[in-house]
Amino acid sequence: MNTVRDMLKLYFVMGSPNCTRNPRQVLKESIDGGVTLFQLREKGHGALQGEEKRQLAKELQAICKENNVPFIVNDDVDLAIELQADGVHIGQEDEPIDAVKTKIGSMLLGVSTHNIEEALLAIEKGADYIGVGPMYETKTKSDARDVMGPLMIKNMRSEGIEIPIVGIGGISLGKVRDVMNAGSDGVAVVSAISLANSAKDAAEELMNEIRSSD
Ligand code: 3NM
Repeated sequence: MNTVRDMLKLYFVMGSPNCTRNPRQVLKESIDGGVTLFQLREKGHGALQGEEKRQLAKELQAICKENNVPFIVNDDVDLAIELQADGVHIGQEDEPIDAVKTKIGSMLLGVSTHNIEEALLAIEKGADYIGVGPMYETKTKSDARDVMGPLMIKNMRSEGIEIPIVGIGGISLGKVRDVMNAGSDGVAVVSAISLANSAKDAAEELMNEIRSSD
């Protein structure tokens, strides 16, 4: 079994609004390129809902299963439980962390955090990993907070925060090294893979950079 730190190396986060091609194809290619964890984040303009969302989730989960890549659901705790996903990722505006933890039992729990207080609370309430962002300017999340840069991860590590961390927000190939050097266990990306001409090549290049930064 991979550790959470291993899984976080190249974390691909995506929903159908983030793709200009079939998301199933994009996910397949990205896994061929070396993605280590996948999160379905079906949010934003044109996001699928209800049965359509459930169907997409099932198909993407099946692709992950075939390739031994853990499948995480953003936000929708009920869907994650129904599909027996490998985990749930929640933000600060979602259900309280401890309530989600109680519902999901041993499934992985990821929490988006933006400062040291939120990180400490997430740890206290049972998060398995935290996302820290936005590292850089991002066009993908319209309500993203102010850019904080990799320094926030560095500060968290200096404060003794040891939980697995993944940086997110505006991370492109050239920025991977700074995020990793700040103490991140991996990088989480949407558009760097979802909008690349070849999701496989993009993932491969990101993974090479992550490995060489370790
Ligand atoms: N969460 P891209 S930024 C989903 O700051 C998400 O918590 C963020 O997309 C946070 O890699 C973000 O295309 C979007 O910039 C990341």
